[in-house]
Amino acid sequence: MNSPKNKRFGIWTPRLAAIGSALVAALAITTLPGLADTAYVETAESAAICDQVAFTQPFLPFGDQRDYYLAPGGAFENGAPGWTMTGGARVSWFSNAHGIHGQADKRSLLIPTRGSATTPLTCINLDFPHARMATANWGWNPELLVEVNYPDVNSGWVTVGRVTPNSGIAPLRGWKISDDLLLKPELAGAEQGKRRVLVRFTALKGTWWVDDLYVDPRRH
Ligand SMILES: [Ca+2]
Repeated sequence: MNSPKNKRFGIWTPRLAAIGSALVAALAITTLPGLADTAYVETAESAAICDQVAFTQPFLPFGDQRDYYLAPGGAFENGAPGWTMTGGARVSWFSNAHGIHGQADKRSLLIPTRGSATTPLTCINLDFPHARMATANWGWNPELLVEVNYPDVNSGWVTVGRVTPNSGIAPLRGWKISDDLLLKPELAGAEQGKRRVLVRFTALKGTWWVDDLYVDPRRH
């Protein structure tokens, strides 16, 4: 916990928390468009990911040998701590059929049409380029928008992918494993080192379930 890398984050965290608090305070007295996009939640779990990450190979059964870490609250088995929900998005009793995180898991994230769900802050770097997850959908022509936001550089929301019934692999009882979702860490600059990111899912059409959101910690 005393490596130079961690000390660096230790310096960052209070300063950025102060900025976040200032933005929340600003939102309380004004409705300026754009500012709402920079509000975020950081939980103890999401902060810890910046310092220490447990790697697994959750997609090994699907021929993906890369190492990943579970995004904060990304299996939804203990609710969705730190996630920001709009439009009726919530945790549901419908875990993914593949049991990527655990065969006994029972829950996932439900996003109704026009609803959205945003992760708490999590950490990636230039070698953490993508994420994968399980999805299911229902309704006419369903489409799930995936965006990222790097609040430390005020990137705003940037579209990085759209999930449809035609994308992904390994269909099983309505669930599929997504293709790689490129998180574009370069949006936060070309320098090496960790950067903090939010990922937002919005159900543009249809109802979507998202489960077992994993981030790849290395480029292979
Ligand atoms: Ca689950």
